[in-house]
Amino acid sequence: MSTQGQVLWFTGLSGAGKSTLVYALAKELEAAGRSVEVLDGDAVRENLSKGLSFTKEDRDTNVKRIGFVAGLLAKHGVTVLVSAISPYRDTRTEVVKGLPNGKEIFVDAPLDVVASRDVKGLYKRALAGEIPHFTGVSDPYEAPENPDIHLRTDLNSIEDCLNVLRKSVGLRVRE
Ligand code: GGZ
Repeated sequence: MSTQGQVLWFTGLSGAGKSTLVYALAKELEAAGRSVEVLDGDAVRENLSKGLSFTKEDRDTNVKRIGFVAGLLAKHGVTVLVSAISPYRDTRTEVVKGLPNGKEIFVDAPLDVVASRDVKGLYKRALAGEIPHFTGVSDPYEAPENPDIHLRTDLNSIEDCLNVLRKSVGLRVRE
């Protein structure tokens, strides 16, 4: 029998900092000898969810698929870090609630801030009407009402956000 793992589910707008935090935390957990897996929306859509669009139905399907795999991994002691916009509150809450030690982490930054960061140039294209159903621009994002952890990446540094996460997974907090 293996020890139960946990699932940390990072939700938020594109460009809010989900993947940055997830990969940094994964690296530290691995260094500490923990078994870790990252399920990143971008990568999942290249594989497990290839062909899915950004309609509500397809996004919910994507979120449920990620939840299914995360649950299997966590059952075998893995700490699973999910990074997915997962914009619809009901589906997200339901999926996270059903996961072993599932925690919802809201990576929050206002739309004007993420749009001005625009690392991949997606907001510019979305605002020009070139990307339909773009979250925050032409598609909804339903923020968590009661997340386990609420991080403001516009107000706090990545290092400060990481300290909150380190604490929640039992890693030593850094000065
Ligand atoms: C939102 C989109 C869209 C649309 C492409 N809306 O920041 P990124 O670029 O690297 O990550 C985003 C990713 C969204 O995939 P998710 O699986 O996280 O979405 S969901 O949970 O809603 O299913 C973004 C890019 O794909 N992208 N088109 N229309 N983000």
